[in-house]
Amino acid sequence: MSDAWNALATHADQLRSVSLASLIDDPNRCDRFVRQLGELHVDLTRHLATNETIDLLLSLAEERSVTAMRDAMFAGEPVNTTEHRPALHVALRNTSDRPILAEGHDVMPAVHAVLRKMRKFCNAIHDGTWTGASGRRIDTVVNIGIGGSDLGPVMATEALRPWWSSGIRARFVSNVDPSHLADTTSDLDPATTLFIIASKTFGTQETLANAHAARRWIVEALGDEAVSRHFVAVSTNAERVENFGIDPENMFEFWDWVGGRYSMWSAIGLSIAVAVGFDQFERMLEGAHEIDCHFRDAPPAENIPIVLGLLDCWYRDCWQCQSRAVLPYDQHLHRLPAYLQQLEMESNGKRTRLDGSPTTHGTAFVVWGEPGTNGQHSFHQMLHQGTTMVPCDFFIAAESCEPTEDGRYDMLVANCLAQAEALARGRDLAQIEGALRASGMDEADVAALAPHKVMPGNRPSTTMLYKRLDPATLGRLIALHEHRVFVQGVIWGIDSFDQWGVELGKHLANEILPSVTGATFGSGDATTQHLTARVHALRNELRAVARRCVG
Ligand code: G6Q
Repeated sequence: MSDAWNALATHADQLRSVSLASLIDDPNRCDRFVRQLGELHVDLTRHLATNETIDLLLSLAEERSVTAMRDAMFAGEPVNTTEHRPALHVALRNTSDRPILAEGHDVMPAVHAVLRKMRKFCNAIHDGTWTGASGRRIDTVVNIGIGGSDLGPVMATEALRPWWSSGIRARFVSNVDPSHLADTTSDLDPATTLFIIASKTFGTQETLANAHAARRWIVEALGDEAVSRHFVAVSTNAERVENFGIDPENMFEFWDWVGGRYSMWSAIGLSIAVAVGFDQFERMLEGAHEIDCHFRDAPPAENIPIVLGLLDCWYRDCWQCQSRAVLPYDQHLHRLPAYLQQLEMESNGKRTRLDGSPTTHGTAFVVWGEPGTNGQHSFHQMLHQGTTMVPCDFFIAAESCEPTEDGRYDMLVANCLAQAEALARGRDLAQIEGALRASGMDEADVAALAPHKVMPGNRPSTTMLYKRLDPATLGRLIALHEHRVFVQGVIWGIDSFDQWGVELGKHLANEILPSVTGATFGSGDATTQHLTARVHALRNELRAVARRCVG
């Protein structure tokens, strides 16, 4: 353990007996624990942290060279060391005139060329100059992709629902379970549907299988020649796109310096751009660029992604928190927990440091959540009274995108603020007993019930408040999290941009597939063989029943 970590561990032990309520009640608390970044208000007052904590965390950042690593990322150095690649998602939303170099080469002209092509395509869909094969306007785009080629576009498209252009809707298919494509297309007309096949590699098994099934759906209805009007691709691999039967003219390029889970700003975001119109897509890029400038230029003590990433490491390593809850009090952010789950867990769920040695600290939280107030009626019980401390992130807009006169939005805001306060302050035994006695309960019942109602409090949270969830705000929120995750990774000394842990499962699935189809027997270990045999037995039973019904 380094000096900075040792100092933090000692400090955490001292803080364990300090109540969060007493910290919050310090009248000067807001000076250091409330941050304003343009329209984004980040409240950190409900953290188990003092000025000394922040100073110690900033020393850790210095020791771990966070700013030097950040600068290396912006300079296009190969910070994805195991894949020898830069991680230049910041170039995708670089709305300034600054060049951005990947290994000495300015990537901005290529980025701008693809953005221009995306704009032209979006406009053609919207003004009806791009039609289906039978000459009818496209009214639905279906993005087929998975992981990073799905979660960002779904999350953002859902988040920006109020901004959807009229006459066009976006849908998403990711799961190779045939039900996903079938359910998604069941009410669609092939003549007015366009598929975007989104795959960086154009080699992903699930995406290609779904793309071929979608192709059959179009061809059966409209014939082979319809494919060119109903399919476009987003990929880095023109050859595979062409082999699939999509004209490279209808391919939107991106580059291997864009990580999958950092790619919604690239052509992978084409479905977002079609849904909301290219101008609004650009607003989203501008919002993200604002955060990039802040992350690149603000001193560490003022730098919101740096402070958030450091607080994450504080809870993960000095308080042994295993998970963090993402609680958007914003229905349109209902896919944000899933999006951040991938961003954080795939980026930092690792156990090996850059130099090949094992990590000496816990890494990535389990990230999970649901929109409020739904979560309050399900898992918040555990957040308030469970035996595990779960830091929470609350997201709330001052104003709804759906203004009503009936006060529902005020209820939402009040619930969000109340949850954070309840988590922080709790209720002790004496307060509970007093309230029960005041309600007229007899002493025996008070003694029996009061312990169950005690709320320990001291549970930390961040509240992110913004005016309204518009494209720029969404861009800001997501870029903030990308950089927060980067900071965590630097502190833990890992490569946040690779994902080797997903490889073994893919490899085994390919080995086991022939046993599942019945082409061979005996793939996999004893348990896999037993389960595969059971799958076949159950299928045979279903077939026998079907035969009896026909007979
Ligand atoms: C993300 C990951 C992963 C990837 C998918 C889809 O960072 O690399 O989620 O996005 O496996 O890959 P393709 O885009 O190549 O189909």
